[in-house]
Amino acid sequence: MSTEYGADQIQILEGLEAVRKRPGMYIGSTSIRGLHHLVYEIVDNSVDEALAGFCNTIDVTINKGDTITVVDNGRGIPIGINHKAGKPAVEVVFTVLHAGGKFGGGGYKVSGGLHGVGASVVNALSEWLEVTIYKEGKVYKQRYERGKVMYPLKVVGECSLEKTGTSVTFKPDAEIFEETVFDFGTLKQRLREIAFLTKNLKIVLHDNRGEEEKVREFHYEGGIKEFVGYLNKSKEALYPEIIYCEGTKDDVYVEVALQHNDSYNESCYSFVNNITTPEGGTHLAGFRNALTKTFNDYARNNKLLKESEQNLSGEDIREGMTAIVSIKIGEPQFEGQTKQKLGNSEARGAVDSIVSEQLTYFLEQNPQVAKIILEKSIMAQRAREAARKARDLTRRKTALDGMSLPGKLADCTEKNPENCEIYIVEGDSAGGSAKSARSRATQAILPLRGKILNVEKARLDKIYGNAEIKAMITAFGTGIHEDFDISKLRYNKIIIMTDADVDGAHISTLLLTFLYRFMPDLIKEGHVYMAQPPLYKLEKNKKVWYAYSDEELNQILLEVGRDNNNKIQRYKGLGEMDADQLWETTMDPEKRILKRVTMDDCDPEIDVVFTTLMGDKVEPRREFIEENAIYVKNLDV
Ligand code: TSJ
Repeated sequence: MSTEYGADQIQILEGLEAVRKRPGMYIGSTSIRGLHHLVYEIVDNSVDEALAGFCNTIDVTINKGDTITVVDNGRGIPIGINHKAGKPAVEVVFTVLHAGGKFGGGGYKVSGGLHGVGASVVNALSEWLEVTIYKEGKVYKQRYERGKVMYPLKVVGECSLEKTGTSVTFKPDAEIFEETVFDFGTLKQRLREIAFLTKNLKIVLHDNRGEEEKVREFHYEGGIKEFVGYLNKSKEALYPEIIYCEGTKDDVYVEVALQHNDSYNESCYSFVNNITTPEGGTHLAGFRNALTKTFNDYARNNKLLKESEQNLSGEDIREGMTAIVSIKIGEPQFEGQTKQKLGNSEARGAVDSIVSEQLTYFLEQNPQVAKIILEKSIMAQRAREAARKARDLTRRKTALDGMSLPGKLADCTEKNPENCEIYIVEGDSAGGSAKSARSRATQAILPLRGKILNVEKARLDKIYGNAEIKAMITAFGTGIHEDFDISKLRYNKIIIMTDADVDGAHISTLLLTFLYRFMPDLIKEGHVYMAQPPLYKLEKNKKVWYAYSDEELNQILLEVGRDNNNKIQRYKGLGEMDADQLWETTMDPEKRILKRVTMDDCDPEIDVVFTTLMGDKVEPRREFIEENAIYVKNLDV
């Protein structure tokens, strides 16, 4: 180590050593999630360069061996000596904690100061990291290992004066991370989201680990306008325009895009500096206020609402609305338990005034669109009123009857929900087998008859009137929507058990859609599971094996030998098993396989999953199934 690096370097290492000691404090966790976070930390720096107007392309590559390379065509990280630290700015960026954004006058300052604090954290958590900078006709390079500088920044070559940019390659440290294999789908999803949120920025993702290179390119000239179009892709839009508002007020840059579809659900996502805010905050409040006020004003002024009629509620106007609210702000303040709720009061005012002004103008210019939205809102208002009456009625009834559980439910005898589980079973015959097979003490059975209502396609009053849905709501005990109370849940596990065929998969998806829309916390808190009935039964010399996949069947056949004594039965439905078989293969807690249904908090993509799978359009559904693995993870319980 050269003398210039002596004392400073020790101090620097103390900072990065803290990161290695408590990585969770800096990147959330050392799980696969934290691993992917490293990529986002680096990419954020290039996005800032794009937001500053100096970069329009970012390439992200997963290399063989699961190292990551991020390349941009920005100005290149400054290489001049930073006077406070006495070393090149780029070295400061990678070796001083929180250097980005805040570093002294005229030196390294990320424009807007949105992100750019994470490079040293990524460096500290990488087995090695190399940065290459193209600037002023020269190529500069530096390498670090576990945060330590390997050699002073050096010139390794020349390039044309026009070529500028930054390239960073790193290998996450296997001493730190529980998993070090990147998931293409996870990176793809987040990079697509960043591209939507940063209009005109092109992001290309490469995967070079396989035989053939996989490449996905994301480039949206319309930004969040195209994001809304993407989210509505498998729905029927009520009008072709996507309403878009944009502006800056009090140093808050505001963008809003929205479009209504023929469903009854609101899908609104808010972002601050490209980060999702699942709990909303002042920006979302400003948007909602502007929306409600502007539509009511327009409706009154144009006699679409009579004087005797009530104002439309925000919920009425947002029925079937897909929207993105995205703001960029210099110093975001987050509050609430999870620090995910925006607190800056200037954001409320900025969004409110920009949306009010531009939406009013849009409605005046597009009266036919205004009319379509307001007609839908008025229908929503009436349906909501009817639903409220129906609900009040059922509430009063349950108050009189005491908790009346659905007649079809075969409840368990144990009363502590912790030990209880409920099987939702398709069809009466399978329900019958399940009832005789179950362990009465802890397992309840709810057989569902006939078609399950697709809640993507029905209004609240119809949903509340549906017998199967009512049965589930009362059996679970939690209530729904604003009445939802997870502490009243009567079963620790809710297990969906359907045939292992296409119809069964369809019914599972209908049930999951209902749970996702009406009781998302049950999924988030990990209470929802899918049972896994076997696909094959193999009998040989009075011995029996069950196989849950084709591979498993082949495996068993390899072990027992392929010959004429094998009797193989393919199960087409649960009904083909008797009670003992059903117990042994699918319900015995000691032997069964359950898949837990997982869901990321407030992930726009999950909405695309459900609407694509449940919608009427065939083409997006096929594409989707081809492109994506499904949303349940294997879990032995
Ligand atoms: F953070 C990082 F070091 F990891 C990193 C930074 C990684 C990657 C892939 C790119 C970048 C990055 C940084 N791209 N572009 C920049 N730009 C600057 O740092 C920069 C350049 C010029 C000036 C200037 O005022 O002349 C200012 C800045 C912040």
